[in-house]
Amino acid sequence: MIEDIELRKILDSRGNATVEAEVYTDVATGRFSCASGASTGEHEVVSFAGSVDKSIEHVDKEKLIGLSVFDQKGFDAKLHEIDGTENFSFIGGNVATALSIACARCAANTLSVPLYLYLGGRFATSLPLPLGNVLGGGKHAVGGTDIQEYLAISTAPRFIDRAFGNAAVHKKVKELLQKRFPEEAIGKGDEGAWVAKLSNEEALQMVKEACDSVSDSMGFSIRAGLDFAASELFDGTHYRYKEKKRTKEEQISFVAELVDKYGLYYVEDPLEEEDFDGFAQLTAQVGGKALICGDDLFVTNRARVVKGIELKAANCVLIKPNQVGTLSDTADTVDLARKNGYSTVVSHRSGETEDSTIAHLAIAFSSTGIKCGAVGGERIAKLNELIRLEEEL
Ligand code: 2PG
Ligand code: MG
Repeated sequence: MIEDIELRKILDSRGNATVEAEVYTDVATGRFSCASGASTGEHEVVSFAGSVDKSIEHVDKEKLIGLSVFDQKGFDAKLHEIDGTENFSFIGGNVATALSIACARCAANTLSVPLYLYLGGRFATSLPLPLGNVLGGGKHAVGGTDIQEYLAISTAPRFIDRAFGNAAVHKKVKELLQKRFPEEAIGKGDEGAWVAKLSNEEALQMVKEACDSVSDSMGFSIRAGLDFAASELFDGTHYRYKEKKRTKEEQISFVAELVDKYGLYYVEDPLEEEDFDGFAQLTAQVGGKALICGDDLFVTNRARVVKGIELKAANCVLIKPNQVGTLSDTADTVDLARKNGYSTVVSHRSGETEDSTIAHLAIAFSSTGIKCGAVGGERIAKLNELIRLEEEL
């Protein structure tokens, strides 16, 4: 039985306020702190009701105390009831997510089992491929590329080698940038990816070169991927890049060309968040050789994934619990995706905390991937947890 609940305001990696929840039974505690996005999807639930403080004030803790910590669905239904809105705009989706995942953590701790095992069961044993952001721009950096994220995806048999492979690509990109801009300062974006004045395709060439070079020296394949975060580029009629603007059709052929030319493993949000049809056209063209993943398109929302499946819009769903606000809603979306042959990738947010719980979710959900950065304290928290869990598994 839940004996107490604690909510507090803490810092995220951008220095913004976010929320941490603690759920207590008489024998254990569970904690989770919730990250925030910068390039948020239009259809995500609201993160906070105005401010973190106000959102915390709105939670009627008494309604949660006394519930069974093992009844995750009941707990999550109660969060919806306390909130009373369609989009968590009263208590805030981040507060709901923090509470929901803290409840699961507390349940696992009460039973003295790891969270991945409590949620995923005995047969959830495979480690995800890490998608590591090594170069970027968009809403995560000033003065970088238009495309938000250039990702390295190491596919070594062991997770630990994958994590070090991605970190080595991050290092290699730095070396290539220093060679290319010997006199210039080079910065980092919100997720620790390098930021430099490169055109979108020059950046991809550089990341591909870094992936190939590290792949040769480490002896396993490292592929490249992109998160276009295309809603941020779309002005209502065109996709605006510094070099030119592209129509929907031009955008589709641009992305398809990049998939072919650079052997991309993964493409996220290549079209704006309402364009299920454009997604479907691209998936029909290149979905056989690359993961076409919906982030802002699906916002981890079951109804939007149902629509995506009907329209054959993608073959992969990005999973961010705070886009929907509860673990039960997240798990429903994962379940639907899996039953329909879609891959899932569990993801961090650009404004993260040191919490490593999403590492457990990636294993519990048998996800193909985890997108959690390549380096940086709040990013390696997840990678290092997966290194520990690999040892355990
Ligand atoms: C994304 C994420 C994480 P944000 O677009 O996939 O990389 O960014 O958290 O800013 O939405
Ligand atoms: Mg994204």
